[in-house]
Amino acid sequence: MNRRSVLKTVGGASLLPTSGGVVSARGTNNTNTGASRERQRRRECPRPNCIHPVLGYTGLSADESVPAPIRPDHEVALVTRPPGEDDDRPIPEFFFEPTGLHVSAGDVVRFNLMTPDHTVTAYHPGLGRQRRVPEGVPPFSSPVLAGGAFWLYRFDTPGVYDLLCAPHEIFGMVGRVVVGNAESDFGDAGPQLRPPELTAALVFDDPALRPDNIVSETTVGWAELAPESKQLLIELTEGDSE
Ligand SMILES: [Cu+2]
Repeated sequence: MNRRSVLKTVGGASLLPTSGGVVSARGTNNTNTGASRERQRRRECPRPNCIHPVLGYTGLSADESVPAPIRPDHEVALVTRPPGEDDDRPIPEFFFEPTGLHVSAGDVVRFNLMTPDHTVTAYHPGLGRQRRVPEGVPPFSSPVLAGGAFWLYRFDTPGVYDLLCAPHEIFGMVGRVVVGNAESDFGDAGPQLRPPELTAALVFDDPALRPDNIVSETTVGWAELAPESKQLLIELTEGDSE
């Protein structure tokens, strides 16, 4: 098909007797349609088929398929567990399961939200926190996600990655991913940068989450941490339930 016959098909032959007619037909009728199509296209932002080094990759529902080149190697559940009958905890437990995970460089981890309102966020100066990821890793984070959503991240750089859930860090919702056999190189944190807060600090200090233990165990579950490492350090006032 040549150019002229394409234009005729779109605009109608009777409107296009000359090349001047072609210009005027496109300038009137078709521009409006084109502009609204462009607005529509921008709203529909096509999904990427890669894992962004800062934004990761978000799946909006558990059964959403992931583009073919991406294949998760490990899974971590983001859990909210309500207090049990024989349990004197005033609020649910919030945790990553497993809490410690050993992966190889380049592995993709799929974080599954069993309940809403969690994030997977790096301890990174770019996010106002002590650097507790390998040097050179960007300040990455998932969005705050809904229950049933998932988030993928590729761990490319060998070393120790400490991760937090922004809404629940202070209750101990943090995780540690060890990439390769590397030791942590967190280095000098700097006084102005916030270390892990409250129960998060206790969780990271639990001997089960030492990087060499994570490497030898491959996964360390929440149940393997000592009860003292999970104790609440905030004071809840009457009426607080979450
Ligand atoms: Cu959380």
